[in-house]
Amino acid sequence: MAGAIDVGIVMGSASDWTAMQAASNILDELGIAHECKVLSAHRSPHAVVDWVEDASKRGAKVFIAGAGMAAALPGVVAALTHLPVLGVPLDGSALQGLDALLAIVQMPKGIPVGTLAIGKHGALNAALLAASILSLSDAKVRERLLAYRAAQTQQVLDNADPTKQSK
Ligand code: RP5
Repeated sequence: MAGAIDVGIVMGSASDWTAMQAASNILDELGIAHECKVLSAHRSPHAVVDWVEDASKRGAKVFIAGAGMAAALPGVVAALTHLPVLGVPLDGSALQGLDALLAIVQMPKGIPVGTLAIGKHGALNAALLAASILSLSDAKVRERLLAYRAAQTQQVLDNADPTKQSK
């Protein structure tokens, strides 16, 4: 059995990694134990079931699920656990992620998926939201998240003059 984790990140295809690595990078930055998996709701449904069960046993408290096109994966993960599931719609289709956004955000009542923005912005924010959820019961994560936000604020304040941007 693999090691303990706080967050499980899953995506429907290896082609989703380009966007989803933004989530993993933020969790690394915040020192949050996680693992990343490619598992498809359509192509490997039984492996999704096994992984959600296994990750939960290893301590996962939040799941982040990214998928493109029909994007069933976040809803399937949410169907398998009562833990919070954050869905990231991915842009890999002729519809530029709008298809995945509608698929993920339009979960019928009973099984919620917290839906983020399309693509890298959504993946990054999913990790920050996961950290925010963990910070409710983990003082170290809370401290690191507050420091991350303070640094982000400072970065904006340090670059408040648009005429001084490097070209
Ligand atoms: C979805 O279909 C995946 O999440 C991916 O975004 C999309 C296309 O998958 P590939 O054909 O690139 O494997 O299930």
